Amino acid sequence: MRKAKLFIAMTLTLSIASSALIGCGSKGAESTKGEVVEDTYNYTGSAPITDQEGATLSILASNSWYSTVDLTSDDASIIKEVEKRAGVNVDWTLIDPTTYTDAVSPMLASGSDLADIVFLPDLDPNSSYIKSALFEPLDEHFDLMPNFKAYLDANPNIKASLTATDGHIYYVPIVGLTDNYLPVIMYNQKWLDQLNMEQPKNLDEFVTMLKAFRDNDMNGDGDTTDEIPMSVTSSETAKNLQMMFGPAFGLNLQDGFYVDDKGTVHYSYAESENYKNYLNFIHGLYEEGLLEMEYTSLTRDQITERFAQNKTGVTFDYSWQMSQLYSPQFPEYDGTNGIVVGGAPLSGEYEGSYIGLNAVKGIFGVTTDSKNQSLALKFLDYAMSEECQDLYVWGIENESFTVNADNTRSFTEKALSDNLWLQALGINPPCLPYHNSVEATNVLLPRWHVDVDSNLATMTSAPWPQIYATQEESSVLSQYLVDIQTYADQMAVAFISGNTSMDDFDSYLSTLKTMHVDDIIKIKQEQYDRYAAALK
Ligand SMILES: [Ca+2]
Repeated sequence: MRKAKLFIAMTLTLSIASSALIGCGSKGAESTKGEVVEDTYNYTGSAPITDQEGATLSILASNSWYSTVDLTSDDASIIKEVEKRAGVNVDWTLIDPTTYTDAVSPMLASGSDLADIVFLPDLDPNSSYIKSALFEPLDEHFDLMPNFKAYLDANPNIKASLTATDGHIYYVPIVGLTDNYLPVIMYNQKWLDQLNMEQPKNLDEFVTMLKAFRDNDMNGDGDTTDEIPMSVTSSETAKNLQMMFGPAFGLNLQDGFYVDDKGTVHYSYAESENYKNYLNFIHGLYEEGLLEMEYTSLTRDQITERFAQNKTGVTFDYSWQMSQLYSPQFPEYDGTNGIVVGGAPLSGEYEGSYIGLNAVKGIFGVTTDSKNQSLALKFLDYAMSEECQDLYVWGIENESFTVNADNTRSFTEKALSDNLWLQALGINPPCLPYHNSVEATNVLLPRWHVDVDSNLATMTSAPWPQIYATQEESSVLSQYLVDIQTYADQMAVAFISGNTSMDDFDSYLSTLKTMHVDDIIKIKQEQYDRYAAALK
């Protein structure tokens, strides 16, 4: 059954190809058996994308993250508007994002009856979907994708990340924020003001400040022993301690790997000098009582409670939380000035930075079996155009936003007060290739927070890039890397607490070697070299 279908699809593809070869220019070329709808409408990047009546496409993608919101409903005006402008009816199959991978992976594994456009369950890091030839190489159709082509030319990092090991580009991305609203250090500004201290800029100033928090009655309850100077967690899922201090030692403990000025790849947890210095420093904090014993199990709820009791002086968390969670714990907070306020990354021997995030958050492909392939390519291209991005970010004029006298925009009262309504309208729709906008995030936050964040966004460094792995590479990586990282994390806890002496650091390094860390670094170097080549 499946074979027969594939055979028909292949014949159809061939017949289209040959009619293109003989220069068949007749408009809306009729398809064999009326199944394939190919049109020759001249799409140049703006709507509509076709002049055919009743043009229809199928899309398999994720529904809203809000369980009560259904983006296939008529309330989703933003999505309806994209379809209307494009001149296309979309037959949506939208699946709950929490079960998306489980639902869609088997569909992709079977490879039959797929929609024209598919949102992938992951970023295809091991190129498995590319290998199975389920998706069309989009770069071969860039004549139908002028918006996407221009976007990639303007964003070489994203282009390099999307370039597969065979040199083709298969996917159109959902794009997230990279330098804004990252996890940052946050200070209890009341405590700093009481001590007449500025926010620290380097490790020495930072330690001096922590000791002052430890030794003074910062919360004024008459007890100098109930202050917890710093509340920073380090767990498997939140490597906050590592993100906070790694860059001051020239390390990227967040992604593990980083590349130096000469283009050489390093694994941070196997660096003989810098990583040892980092561990020594954190062990020192622990010994001084500046880092608590429970740092591996500390939760955001506990940290929030500490701020509510004015008991702690520093944390490290997503920027968002400074005005949305921590500052409002103080009864005197009125939104004008922050109380828990983000500060610059700490410098040490190396200049401090916050490590940015990779831009690609999700990917869409056009299936090779699609019977509406050129329509699908054009729709995906139009759906990522500036015109549509504007719809995704702001929605519909006079419903979700208004244009001010100075031409800036504001969300309406309705949009600001009723998030579920805004989500139902289809703001940042996960079923289309939207780009997160700094501007539209800023308008949701108080002025002081926006000012702090805009400043901190200038103090970032590039993350380890997203790079496709070949299947050979991923099999070596999966064989060794998880064990290596688990061992490194366990040993970090042991060195920091002093359970393992720093004298044993060299034996830690040689154990990493027996665990094939050099093979891993070699693969990462090859991957980085591919990425660097795709950047050119
Ligand atoms: Ca006290």
